[in-house]
Amino acid sequence: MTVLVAGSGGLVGSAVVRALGAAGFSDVVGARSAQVDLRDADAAREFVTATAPAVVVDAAARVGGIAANNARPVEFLHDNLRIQANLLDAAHAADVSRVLFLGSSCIYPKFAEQPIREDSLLTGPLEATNDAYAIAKIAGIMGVQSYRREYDRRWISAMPTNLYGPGDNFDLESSHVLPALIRKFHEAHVAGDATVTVWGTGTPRREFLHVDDLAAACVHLLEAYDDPAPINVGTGEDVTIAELASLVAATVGFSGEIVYDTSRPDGTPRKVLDVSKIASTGWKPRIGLAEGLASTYRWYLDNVAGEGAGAEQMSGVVK
Ligand code: GFB
Repeated sequence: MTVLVAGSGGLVGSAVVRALGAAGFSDVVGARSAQVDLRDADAAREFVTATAPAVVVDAAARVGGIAANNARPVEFLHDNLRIQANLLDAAHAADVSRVLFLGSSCIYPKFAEQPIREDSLLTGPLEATNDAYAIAKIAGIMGVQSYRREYDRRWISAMPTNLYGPGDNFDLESSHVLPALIRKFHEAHVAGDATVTVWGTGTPRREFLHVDDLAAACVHLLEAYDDPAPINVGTGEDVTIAELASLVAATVGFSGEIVYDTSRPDGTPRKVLDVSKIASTGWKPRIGLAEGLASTYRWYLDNVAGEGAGAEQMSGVVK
């Protein structure tokens, strides 16, 4: 059975490829943006038809942290709408029986009741710093639900929380908070700097799931889930950005001062998922934040530090 992983070059896609291999899937085909630009409908259809997969995991997206989302809403809206629509249409044309679409916890209302349940979707206004990306991902959920309704496709959607791990983007402007802090604290430690600047007030709360846990959840959901509603994937636990910064400082060995740049946005005040639904299917995360942070820092040292520290990574590049 061929499994196609769209976005196999990225943080999520590369983890999903690893997890599928570990689960015994021997015929896994990757689709990196360098191989096929899924924003091109013809290219997407040709690639999926030629691959003829039984299963597609959509981990391809224009992604980035709060600064990239806030600065480039057109790309985050239109690139992701094109990628998703083209991939779903191509999967239907190739008669793909199982599709797993990956969204994000930012699809939920800015002030959704916490922990956020799946049924809070579209019950309130979105967080402005990433509303374009959120609308695109909500459209992807609707795409899966529309193919289920009109063509009886057994396709599903999962909504991961903030992710981190090996293969992350460490570019300081376009990355998410955890890899950005790893790089900032590491470089300050190496340079002997007295301070590290953290964006915002440090008070927002975020939930962090290691990408290998997400990938294991994807394999599990392909076998255990077949419902039109999106399903949350997270740890159900959150920390403040200040607590995260202290944990990164301790992990790196930085003992200087942490200062806060409140000219930078905080974004949504809290974003922790209700994970009772996926727990009821028998899945739970295994990698705690301290353990995951330590292994991600080791990966950063082995693969990124000293090589321009991710400078060669294009900001928010489609994987
Ligand atoms: O991870 P992050 O960029 O995105 O920011 P969101 C999380 C919080 O960390 C914000 C703070 O309050 C940031 O102000 N922060 C502190 C930093 N220092 C830094 C830093 O150096 N870099 C970054 N990036 N943040 C994203 C959405 O929202 O969540 C994406 O924009 C996606 O579209 C992702 O949905 C899951 O968690 O605020």
